[in-house]
Amino acid sequence: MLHELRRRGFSSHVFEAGTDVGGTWYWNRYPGARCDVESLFYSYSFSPELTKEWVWTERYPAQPEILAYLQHVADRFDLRRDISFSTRVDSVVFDEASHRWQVSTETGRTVTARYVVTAVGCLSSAQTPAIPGLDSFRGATYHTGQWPKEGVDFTGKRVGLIGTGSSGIQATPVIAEQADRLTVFQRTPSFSVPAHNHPLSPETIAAAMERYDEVREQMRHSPGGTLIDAADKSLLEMPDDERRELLERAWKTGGAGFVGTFPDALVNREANKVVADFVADKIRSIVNDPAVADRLIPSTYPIGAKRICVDTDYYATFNRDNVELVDVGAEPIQEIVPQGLKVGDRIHEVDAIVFATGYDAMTGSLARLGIVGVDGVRLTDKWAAGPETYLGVATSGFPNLFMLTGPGSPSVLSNMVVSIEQHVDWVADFLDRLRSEGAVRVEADRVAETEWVAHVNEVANHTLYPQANSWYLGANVPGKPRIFMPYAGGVGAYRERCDAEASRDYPGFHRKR
Ligand code: NA7
Repeated sequence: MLHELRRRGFSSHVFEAGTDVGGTWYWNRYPGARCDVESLFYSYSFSPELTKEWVWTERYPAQPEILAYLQHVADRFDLRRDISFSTRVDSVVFDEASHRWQVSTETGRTVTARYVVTAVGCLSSAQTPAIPGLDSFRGATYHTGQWPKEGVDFTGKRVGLIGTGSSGIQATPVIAEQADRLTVFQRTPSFSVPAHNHPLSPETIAAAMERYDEVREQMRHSPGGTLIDAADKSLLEMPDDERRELLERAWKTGGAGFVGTFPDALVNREANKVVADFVADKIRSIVNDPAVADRLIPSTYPIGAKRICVDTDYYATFNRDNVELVDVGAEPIQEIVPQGLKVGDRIHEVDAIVFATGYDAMTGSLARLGIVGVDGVRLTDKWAAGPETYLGVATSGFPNLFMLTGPGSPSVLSNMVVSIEQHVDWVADFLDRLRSEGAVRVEADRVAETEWVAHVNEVANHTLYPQANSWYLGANVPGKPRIFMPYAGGVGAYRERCDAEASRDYPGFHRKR
């Protein structure tokens, strides 16, 4: 966004809480942290030179490699000179007289700006559950999303890991290798698919580069911002052997596109069960102890309704002698005591606790900005019953404010880089337009917003997503309203909708000169 604004001659400044660029990939340094979108396409497409010159080493990039890439981008485009690091924004207040925002930071600085663009990420407000006794624990505690920069050595340690979402599933095999003992506390099992990660050969990269622009363009118009070799008919219409072959092939390919291979699996419960049963069989075939395998198999929600996890050796890790799975679904962690975690009558003694317990997703970091709009209304009050946006980029009552990958946009249901680039281009085009017509104020129309929110809900209700207690719905945060936050209509359809808004001269916005 900064690069694009500069390119168009806007004066702009970025505030960043971290000491460097990277966002998610700055904070998530836990062992095993890796992206589940392929590196060649989890990268920017705005600079052909950057695409050509940066060489990815693995199919799925590990956190240090993505962070190095983002640092390279910051250097290459000389971005750091307009970024204030170690600077957390704590209040963003609209001044109606001047139609400008006052942005204040925890470091005591206040700046005024015509426009504010938020780029706070969707999974950046780490959630540590309020388990009684946490303060009494005498060992070290960590959250995967706030991992110490200097890393953690678990050699010789007994580690307790809470949470079995993507982060817990990635960290488990790596911590198990290093630690003396690992106890995994699982409340709800996740479905996980093998990553089949591997180094990228120069031939693979060269072949990808030959069709790069064409493939990227297809991704921009795809459902999820990635290309998936989807079946052309329903699983339910296939003869048994064809169905089996397709499922095996998808499992061998691995990765987050697994469920998307079967187009009806996310809308039809029967088709979904075929896929879920297949994965359950795979789990049973990997895990030696049938009782442990059973505990690892999800049974309370459809596969894909929670974000699918992608792993390297996750299920096989439970065959190790130094790893134990503790089910805290039926019987929660009662309390944390100085020497460990108490579940039922048993105290699990540990030297360190890893919280892989997720985030106050999509709205958490926006809420923490302290945004106050027209008539002194706080964004958190406006959104008390759930986020309301127009196209996921703006919200009525908060003029001159744009959100990148905000709630109501595809964001977390897509390849984030594709969605980020689309929002950056769209917002920059709009700002250009506003500048050229001398506008001082722009605000989403309340009716257009209400209609968009209804559409986001309607689309979600046609899918199986609402059938899982996931962070997509805010279900992981006590007291958070249960609203499906991302737009499930696909990045292609969403892009068309945004493009139509622009080509019709932004009918969903009010402008003032
Ligand atoms: P997730 O996917 O939100 O997973 C958090 C996990 O932590 C999940 O298994 C939770 O169980 C568990 N959890 C949360 N609170 C507790 C308590 N109090 N006790 C036991 N277990 C708990 O976060 P991740 O960081 O793994 O992944 C986030 C996204 O990042 C991921 O989807 C990718 O898009 C990248 P629950 O399921 O709520 O029962």
